[in-house]
Amino acid sequence: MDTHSPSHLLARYYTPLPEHPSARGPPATLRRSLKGFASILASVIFLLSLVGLIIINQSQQPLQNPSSNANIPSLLSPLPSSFSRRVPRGVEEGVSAKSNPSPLDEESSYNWTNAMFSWQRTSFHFQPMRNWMNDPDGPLYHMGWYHLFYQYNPDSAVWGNITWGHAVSRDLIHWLYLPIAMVPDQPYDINGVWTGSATLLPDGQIVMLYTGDTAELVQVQNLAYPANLSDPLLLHWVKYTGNPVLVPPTHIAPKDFRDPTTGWIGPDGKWRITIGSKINGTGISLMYHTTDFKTYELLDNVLHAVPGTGMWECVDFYPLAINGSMGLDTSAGGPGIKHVLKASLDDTKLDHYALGTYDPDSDTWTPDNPEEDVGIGLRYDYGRYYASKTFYDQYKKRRILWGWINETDTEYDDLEKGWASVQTIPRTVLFDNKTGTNILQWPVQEVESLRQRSTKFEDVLIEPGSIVPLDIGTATQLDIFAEFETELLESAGEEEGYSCKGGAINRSKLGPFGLLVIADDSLSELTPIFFRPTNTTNGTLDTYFCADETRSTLAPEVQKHIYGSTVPVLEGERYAMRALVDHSIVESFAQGGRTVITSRIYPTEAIYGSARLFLFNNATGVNVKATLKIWQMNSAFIHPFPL
Ligand code: DQQ
Repeated sequence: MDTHSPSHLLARYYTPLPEHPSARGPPATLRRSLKGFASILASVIFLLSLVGLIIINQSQQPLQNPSSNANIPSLLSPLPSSFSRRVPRGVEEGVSAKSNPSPLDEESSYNWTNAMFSWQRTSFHFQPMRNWMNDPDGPLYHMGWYHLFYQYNPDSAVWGNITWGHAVSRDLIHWLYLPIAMVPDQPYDINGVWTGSATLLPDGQIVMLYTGDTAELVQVQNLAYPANLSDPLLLHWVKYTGNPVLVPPTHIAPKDFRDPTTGWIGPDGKWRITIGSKINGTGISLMYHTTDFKTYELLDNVLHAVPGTGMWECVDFYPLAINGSMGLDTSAGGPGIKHVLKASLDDTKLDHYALGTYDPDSDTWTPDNPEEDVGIGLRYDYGRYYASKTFYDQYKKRRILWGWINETDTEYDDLEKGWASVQTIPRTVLFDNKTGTNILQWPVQEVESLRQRSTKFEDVLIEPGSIVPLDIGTATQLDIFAEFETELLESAGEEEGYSCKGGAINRSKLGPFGLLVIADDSLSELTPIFFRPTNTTNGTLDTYFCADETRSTLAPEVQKHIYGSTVPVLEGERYAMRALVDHSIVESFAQGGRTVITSRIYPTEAIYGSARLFLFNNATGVNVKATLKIWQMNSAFIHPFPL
């Protein structure tokens, strides 16, 4: 039987997923007890082999396998004691931790294998070798190296004991792990070296401001600087003896004062920073002036406030040129500039931004469109994405955006696999001067250095209700460019009001159509990334860009979302998407990066050689023609720096 024939696939496509994974071996309880016995046996064998290895190889430092799939802590390792912690520590301490911590019920966990967990590790996205990571911190470029710092728990795959992990890269893609840059070792940060930002001063100094969680769980701001500026790796960091440099103002709660931004200089020559907070339910960004980063003046006014948006974490504030393809230094001002204000909303765990105008005299910012203000309008990414931060790359004159992709599996699964979270591929950010209403995000050009063999498909016809396999071999590491044209088969006039809701099985006349990524041949697992044009009540056409994870895995405990939002498709433009597929991560960019969605998926069958790529058209009233170029992507072989 031809398993690729559209009718066969269509039948499978409409087969609803079983409520639970099909019977796979003994029931969960038995599996668990077998697993428990196997754990003990394996631990003993593991310990004996370890002793053997140590004897054979006493003087040799164990080499880290450069493959990104290496160094996976064994499924058989005993769970860390923090597993018994049922209230996540981040929640206790007033910060976002994992947002799906709840199902610590091992009975509901899928019967994962080491091979499945290994496959989930990415090949060209940044992630530590093991343990927990969250927000990107203070990225910067110094003496030929890009530096990424990140919130990192060196002891476990759950949030806690937060230090600053550190890695460097020549090209933002091939990373080398460095030793931890800062650990919680002072009364002013003993409960965590939290998120912070770098400011490069005109005389070449680097100042790093970060939030410390004190012994009393008060959030304060601290100053650190490199011990040796002539060290390109910036290995050693010195905490200023006068820390903390800022404590919560009297009208701010001690747990609502965190994540200082990069500084910028105003027309009066003073530096400014802004820090997220809230007063009652209103999200705000406090404004400070400083001349030396050691003493600060709190301004009476805030940079901006939006009622009902709650605590603002990881505020970011930066200029974008209205015309042009270059980024701007954070201190740039004057005409021809818009300012982006971004807040990570602690209540919803979503990153919202808005475009507006900054007045450096009053140190206030006004949104272009009050109906699309920070927290109530646009988002950087409509998928799994949080706590982002930009920096200005003075070497290539561009603004680079990082974001934290957190997991949608459970804390229990994270502990079993021994790691949690990934960073996005760094994205350049520009103002979209065609629409004038949004930014454009695009993977840094350096990611293209990973491209290998490519395959082209031209004008592939996808009829209503059909699925077309794309013969590219294994489809786990891809850079996909796809353009779609539609041909109306019947009048679509009376139909309106569709969105991403209902996902890819929700058929309307004009959509959905797009790609099925990380799908297996029998389509028991698949993730549709798609467009859905839809008529509106006022007679115009809106297009939604969506990702539907509801069939991405057979594992029941994984959260499965349908993500998406509208995307402007201008006169004369085709529907265009780019997708970076990297094992369990799919970053999708519509219309040159106007709308972006990051998916986090945990397939059990569509893995290794079984992962495939398909086109689909589930519209009822249009033929779709697709033209694609697809590259297989190499791994970035992220490994420790050979210090
Ligand atoms: N993560 C940090 C905080 C920040 C939060 C703590 C956002 O500084 O507010 O790890 O994810």
